[in-house]
Amino acid sequence: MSETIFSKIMRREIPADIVYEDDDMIAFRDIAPQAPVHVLFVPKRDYATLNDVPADASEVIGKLAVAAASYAKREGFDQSGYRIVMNCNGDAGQTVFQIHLHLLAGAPLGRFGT
Ligand code: DGP
Repeated sequence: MSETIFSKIMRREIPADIVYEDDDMIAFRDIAPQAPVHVLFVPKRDYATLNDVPADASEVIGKLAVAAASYAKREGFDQSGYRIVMNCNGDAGQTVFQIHLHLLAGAPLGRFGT
């Protein structure tokens, strides 16, 4: 696995507020939350960006989305609403090059774009 801040969190080498883990992924609270609830879902398979996920590994992305939806439901945001986002490379503002899905919830969210 490539060395990123998230792989260190996964190996418990640096602390994080971990809210979920299974064989495929880990989820923890974002250090700089952009909403009242901001959780990152990170697969244990190592891809730097969404561009690097091959077609035959698409279940990696699907599992992140389903886990995020399950978490949102457990926390009571399934009806009020939530957003999932995956940034890819510079224009999207990706800063950690180990793919991760953002889950944002807990308040009305602004529209996105430029
Ligand atoms: P992105 O822009 O999509 O690459 O988002 C990376 C996110 O990772 C960003 O919202 C801040 C978060 N982040 C960066 N370093 C740490 C860290 O050490 N701990 C935690 N919990 N989150 C971090």
